[in-house]
Amino acid sequence: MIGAMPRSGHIALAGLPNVGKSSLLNALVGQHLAIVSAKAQATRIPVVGLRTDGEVQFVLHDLPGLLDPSYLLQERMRALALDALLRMDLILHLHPAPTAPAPDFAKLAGLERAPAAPVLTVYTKGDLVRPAPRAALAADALVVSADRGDGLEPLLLAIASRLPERDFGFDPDDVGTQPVRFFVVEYLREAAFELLGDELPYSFTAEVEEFREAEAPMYIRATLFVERESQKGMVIGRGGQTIKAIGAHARQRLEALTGARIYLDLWVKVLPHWRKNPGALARFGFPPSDLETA
Ligand SMILES: Nc1nc2c(ncn2[C@@H]2O[C@H](COP(=O)(O)OP(=O)(O)O)[C@@H](O)[C@H]2O)c(=O)[nH]1
Ligand SMILES: [Mg+2]
Repeated sequence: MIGAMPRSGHIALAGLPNVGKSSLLNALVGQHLAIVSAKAQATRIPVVGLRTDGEVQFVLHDLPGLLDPSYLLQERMRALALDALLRMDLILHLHPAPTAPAPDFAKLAGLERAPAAPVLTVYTKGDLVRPAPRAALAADALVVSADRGDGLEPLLLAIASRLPERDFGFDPDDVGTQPVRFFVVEYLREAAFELLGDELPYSFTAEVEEFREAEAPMYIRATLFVERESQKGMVIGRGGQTIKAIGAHARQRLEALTGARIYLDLWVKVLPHWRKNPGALARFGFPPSDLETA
């Protein structure tokens, strides 16, 4: 369209843990940017994905699940999500279609008042509902399936019509805004969620110690942190097979993202109670926030 004004804006993918926020981000961006897990609360720091269609640029923020925090890391994850909500042009409230209708967003998120940005309800996991339970949904409800790629076009149109006329903030060819280092940690954590049982992934994080981008393959040295000595052995595994599998998973994802060959050098350390330690949390990207107890 000649002379069309560009539109762009910030869009939150928000909702309870495990509703499919990260899967939808990836489906909309067309890249496995955000980590996905059957276990709740895999996303700790918002992941920003970009999609540019002609004159419209979507800046999509995959937020940590809005839950009632039970320790300091969770408080800070919630603060990051609430802080992001304040800066959005539009909030997508994601709710699984099988348990439609969605409750009120502000109430569900434990907010004292409705956010300033408009809230649009989006029903996820549409592939799990047969036509009959769809009766619980309004005829014009937005229903998507990230797994099948269903409903994405109507969703993008609904979003685009609500975005302000504004110049693009990012290169139309980019899919993300965060540095490769960020995704190193994310993909290592994704591997932990996949390979380390039910509880250990929550005690697990990682940090990049050295990053030599100019080398071929790219050299990345990272430390994997757990909270107890006994967990260290579980991360390494018999004959080192578990840590090898963690590295292989992360390397494959990083190579897909960067298009470069990667060498990952992994070490394991114990950092007792890091999830409750303000200094450790700040170092891992969870700074103190005014919104912490909000
Ligand atoms: N059947 C189905 N499962 C999905 C879909 N989207 C996500 N899931 C699953 O729901 C779980 C949580 O997904 P995730 O994207 O990590 O949710 P988040 O915690 O809200 O970010 C994972 O096991 C996903 O595979 C979908 O469209 N259909
Ligand atoms: Mg997620």
